[in-house]
Amino acid sequence: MLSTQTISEHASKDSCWIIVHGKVYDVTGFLDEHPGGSKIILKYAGKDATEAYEPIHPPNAIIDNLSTEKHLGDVDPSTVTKVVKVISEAEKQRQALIAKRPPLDEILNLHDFEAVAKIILPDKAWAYYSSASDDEITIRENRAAYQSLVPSRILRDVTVVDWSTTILGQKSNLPVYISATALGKLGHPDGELNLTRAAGKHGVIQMIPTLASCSFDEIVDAALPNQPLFLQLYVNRDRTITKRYVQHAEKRGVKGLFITVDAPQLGRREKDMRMKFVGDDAGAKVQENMSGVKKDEGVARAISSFIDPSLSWKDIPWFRSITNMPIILKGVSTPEDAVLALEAGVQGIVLSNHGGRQLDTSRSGLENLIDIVNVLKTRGPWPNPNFSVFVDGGVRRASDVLKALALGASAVGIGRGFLYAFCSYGEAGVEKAFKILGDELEMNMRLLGARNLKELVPEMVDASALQAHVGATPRDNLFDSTYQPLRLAEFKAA
Ligand code: PPY
Repeated sequence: MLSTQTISEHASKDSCWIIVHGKVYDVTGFLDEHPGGSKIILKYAGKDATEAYEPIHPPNAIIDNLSTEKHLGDVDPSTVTKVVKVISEAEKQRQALIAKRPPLDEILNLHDFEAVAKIILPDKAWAYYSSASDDEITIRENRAAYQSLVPSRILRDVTVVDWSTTILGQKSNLPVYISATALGKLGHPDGELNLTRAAGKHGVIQMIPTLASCSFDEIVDAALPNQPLFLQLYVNRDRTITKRYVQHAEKRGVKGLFITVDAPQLGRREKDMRMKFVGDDAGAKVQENMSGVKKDEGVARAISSFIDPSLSWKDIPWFRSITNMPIILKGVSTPEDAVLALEAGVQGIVLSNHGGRQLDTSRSGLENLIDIVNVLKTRGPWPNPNFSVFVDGGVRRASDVLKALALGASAVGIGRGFLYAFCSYGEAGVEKAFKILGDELEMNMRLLGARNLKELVPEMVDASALQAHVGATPRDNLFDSTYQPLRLAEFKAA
């Protein structure tokens, strides 16, 4: 056992020990390899880093990344001075707001979750989750695209409507899956497990993010025995790490591998970058201009350097050789790439612009869907049972979902909609989000005149205005301007 006195003597870049979850690690040799740069680790040199470590890393990240001789043992608890945790004024206010949230039955739609999340999330979490790249044009386009119109068919006996489906061969109670969003513990202590548990209860499929705050195994362990799960993959520069991860996922029963292909470099999310993730001054003194110190660029950039920008079409056969899971390319936006994906023999694509967080001014997935389906129709059977086309980005209403399906999508991904649901109300929030979508699906299908998803046809969407690109207004509070918002004034003043 190591005393805190001994540990505190290793507080420099020449000998750097840190404590995480009561264990001591020698991270000296890891400083330059840390994806988030050495500066953030050095802040905690000789100290307990658990609190900073926890929301950003899965519990076993440090164990897996350091060879066993760097695991130095337990901290001697008798030497730990109990620190009375000082709760900041801002945090006290936040807790008070959480206690006064509107009751869940006042939440009527997915926008409402976002309105609550914006108020109760710590600034850093809100900035990271809500940020989009550059001028945030694409994130707005993603919503605007769904304002295309739907003509209804009438007198079709819509007493019974059914919106269940299969996604990559897996049964799903919604034509919607939970798309990957990273770092769930920034917004709720249970992080992604809120999604796993709710999805299990309601027969919805969750895509596990590579950069989840919970470990992959924690998430799979929280799932029901045959609950289908997908995996989102950021491909590591070190392919042995990727291979191990993918094969482990397959062994644990994951049913689809969604390889992110639109992020060779992370977009500039300026809202996030302004948060100066590594800039607060709560730790050991750090010399400026130290070599290997990363610039202070927000949560996402701080941890993105492991992603391999050399990923290319040449890698697809390698993925095929290491796994039998269906492979889906997440982040396709052109007919040319859709055809290349089909020819490469993958099982599907996600028409996605990464929630507006990557290439700004790229078109919405819904808009790309029309052109891509037209081309795919010339290249084989349509719908193609061996090639699924998914869409994500900006989906908040069942009417959005139905439009995408009518235009040819197999299913639709929702990321932030569910993320904000658990940030505001935990697992119950996610369950409520599923219920809202189910209720909206029932009503919209009746009003459209579609009794099941097969009856959704392109003629049900008037997409003529979809490419109009009406100049986007630079506001980020769509939830506040598209409908009568939840009454938040009293809640905030409480
Ligand atoms: C994103 O933020 O858009 C992500 O996809 C997750 C992420 C988080 C941190 C680094 C790289 C990617």
